[in-house]
Amino acid sequence: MTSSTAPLSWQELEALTSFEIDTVNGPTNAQAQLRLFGHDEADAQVTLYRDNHAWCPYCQKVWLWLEEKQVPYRIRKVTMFCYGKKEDWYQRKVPSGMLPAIELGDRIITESDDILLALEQVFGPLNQGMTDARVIPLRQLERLLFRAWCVWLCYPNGSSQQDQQSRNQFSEVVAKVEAALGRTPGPYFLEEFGTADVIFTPYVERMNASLYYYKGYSLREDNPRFADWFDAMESRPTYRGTQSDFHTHAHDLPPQMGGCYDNGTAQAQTNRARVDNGPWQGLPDAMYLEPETSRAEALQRVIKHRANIIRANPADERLFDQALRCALTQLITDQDCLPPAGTDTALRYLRDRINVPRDMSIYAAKQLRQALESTAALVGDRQGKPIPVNHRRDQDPVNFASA
Ligand SMILES: N[C@@H](CCC(=O)N[C@@H](CS)C(=O)NCC(=O)O)C(=O)O
Repeated sequence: MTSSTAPLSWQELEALTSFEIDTVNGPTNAQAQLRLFGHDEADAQVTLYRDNHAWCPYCQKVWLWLEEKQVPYRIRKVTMFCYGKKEDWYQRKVPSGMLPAIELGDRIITESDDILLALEQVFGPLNQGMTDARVIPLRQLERLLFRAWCVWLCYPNGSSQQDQQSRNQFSEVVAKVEAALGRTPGPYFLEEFGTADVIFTPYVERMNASLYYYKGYSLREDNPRFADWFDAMESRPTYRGTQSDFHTHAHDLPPQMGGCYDNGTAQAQTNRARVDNGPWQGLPDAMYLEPETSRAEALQRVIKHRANIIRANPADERLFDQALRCALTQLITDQDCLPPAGTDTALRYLRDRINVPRDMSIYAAKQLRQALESTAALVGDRQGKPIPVNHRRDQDPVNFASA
């Protein structure tokens, strides 16, 4: 029998992490409500309205642009229809409720392309502008890739021939993107990083995740130019701060896209099992070196939000408090810690609801999912309440609002 340690108290756990970031002037992060890049607060003339969970791809596009340009800005987070009720104050500003939007002086601007055009007018282009003759065809190519992805992912492809046909159509566009990436010597779309890379980022990240999970296809591993592009993107702290993981996207996309369809291949089954149940280390959603702070970060984030995490969990609060401390003890000491009998479902419920980058960065989330899973496995193999596919009201921000 392996030895098991006793769960540490919250105070003891707190003493084991000193993880802290400067959300305002430090590296790109999902928690900030103000970004200054060393400027004064009075210089923040832009407000970005983006969704609470950082799921909206068009928001990521504007977010990444602002981070790259280091424009001082404020962030206000808004609920998406698929996980809760849109805020009245936002609907008074933007009656459609659509995201993203920015406030620039006294103007409210929606539509991510129009937002970037407006930002360029005030702050200048991000190396190449939206209307640059080299950028326009790349923007069109991005939309072509997006449509081919939707056809493959979001329609039930009844037969394996239909699936193959959609896969071929997608692969044809991928070949065009590979050729475009190959036209310049560096890893980016043009000679230097710029607008075109920002425009491709949100959906290419979602394609990489969703096709791996639902179709058994690895965009990043199967295409050398894409592989180089992903590696180059991951060398940028701006991208790392906005980057999500396979698990988050596999489960945030279905309600946003109106359904994602599994092609039933053996590879898709294998990939699904891996993304859902681990091990999460080594998945091609992040390939840069793991930061040494990943466990400390995960621990700090859970400690900070523990009251809401425990309240939102369907399990008995007292039992789950202890089970959660067991998982965190394992996370930070590497020693097994036996949770109360029957808490396997509660631990896996939380494992399935860690969101990247909303809650923590990608490697911190991998470490936390792993600690929750291995602690749950000490007492059982039951899964948590399934993640809904038509909506994500299990993530309604009202249940997580600070008291
Ligand atoms: N063409 C728009 C598309 C924006 C869009 O589709 N936004 C979605 C989220 S990704 C939205 O706000 N939907 C309303 C909601 O989900 O609450 C743009 O480029 O900004």
